[in-house]
Amino acid sequence: MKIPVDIAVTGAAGQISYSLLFRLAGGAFLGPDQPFVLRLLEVPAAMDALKGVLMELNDCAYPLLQKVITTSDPKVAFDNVDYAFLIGAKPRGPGMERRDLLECNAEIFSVQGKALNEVASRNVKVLVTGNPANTNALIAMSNAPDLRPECFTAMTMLDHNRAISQLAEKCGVRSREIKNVAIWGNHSATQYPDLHHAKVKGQDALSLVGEDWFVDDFIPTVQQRGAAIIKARGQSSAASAANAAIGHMKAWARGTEEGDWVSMAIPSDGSYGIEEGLVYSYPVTVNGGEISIVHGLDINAFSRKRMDITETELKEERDAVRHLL
Ligand code: NAX
Repeated sequence: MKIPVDIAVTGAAGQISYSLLFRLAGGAFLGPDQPFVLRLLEVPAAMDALKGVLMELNDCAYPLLQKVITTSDPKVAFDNVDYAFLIGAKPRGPGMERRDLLECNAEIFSVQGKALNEVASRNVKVLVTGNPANTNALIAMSNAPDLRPECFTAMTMLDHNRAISQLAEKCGVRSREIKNVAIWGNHSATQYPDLHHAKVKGQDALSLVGEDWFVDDFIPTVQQRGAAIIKARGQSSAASAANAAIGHMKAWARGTEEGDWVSMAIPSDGSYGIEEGLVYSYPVTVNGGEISIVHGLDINAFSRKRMDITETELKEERDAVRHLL
């Protein structure tokens, strides 16, 4: 048996975590021979609910789960962690502007960034899911000067999976027959789900589905999918978000498949003309735990415009929280 690794999950009593924790604990992330300790962070008001989650985790008697630590102190939660799923965030309340949401979440992620900086493993892999995810990741990263920026990512894997699923349904194929879809930019309605490089059973996706469906149907459906789920379910996506969080971390820890890529929001190095330092979603491959942007993709005028729109939104978000960077 390997040495146990430490995995932190924040917002551990929330609805995404309720789907995530039981799959993590069952070994869906690191496989059947990797034991681990779960370190669960919640706000004091949710500690009772977290106790219930802990009881259920214990009642599963998972063989790989060595220990569960519950806490409301980020430094305890992140102590020597190898992986951190930052899911907890404040939802937008009634009358709250986007700016207010940015502000209150910015504070959460600056505190958590500082704590990670102090106590996490120097090679920690951090996934920010809590919204606004890209900018929250930027804040956490900026508050952790002793960790490499590459330790920080934000989640666009759910958008990536949504894009695959829409295309698979349109073409009447299985999702595993789709390769090379890409999500560019922000995890928000300005994101650009791109099919210019996508393949369906090895054929160019756009030549199969046509430009009109791509522009008028596919892009808005993927961009608005989160809102459509809230409308139908009365609550935001939870199980699919947990699934995407595991997919993101699994790809990061264990690598991407040959011939395919995934989408991750990562600190931009200026690739594709995106401002350096913004946490922007790119198509990426992973090898040996290192994330690399897929280079050399042709970007036409349509794509350029969409990529710039979502970049502009990310700059605006960053400017609204500049005092915390
Ligand atoms: P819930 O409101 O069910 O759970 C959030 C939990 O976080 C709560 O239990 C709350 O007490 C806790 N929390 C708040 N502040 C905290 C802090 N400072 N430290 C630790 N815990 C804290 O939300 P849920 O549905 O689980 O969604 C969590 C976040 O994911 C939201 O911000 C949501 O918008 C975001 N999402 C992001 C997605 C993505 O693709 N990036 C998709 C799904 C989801 O919408």
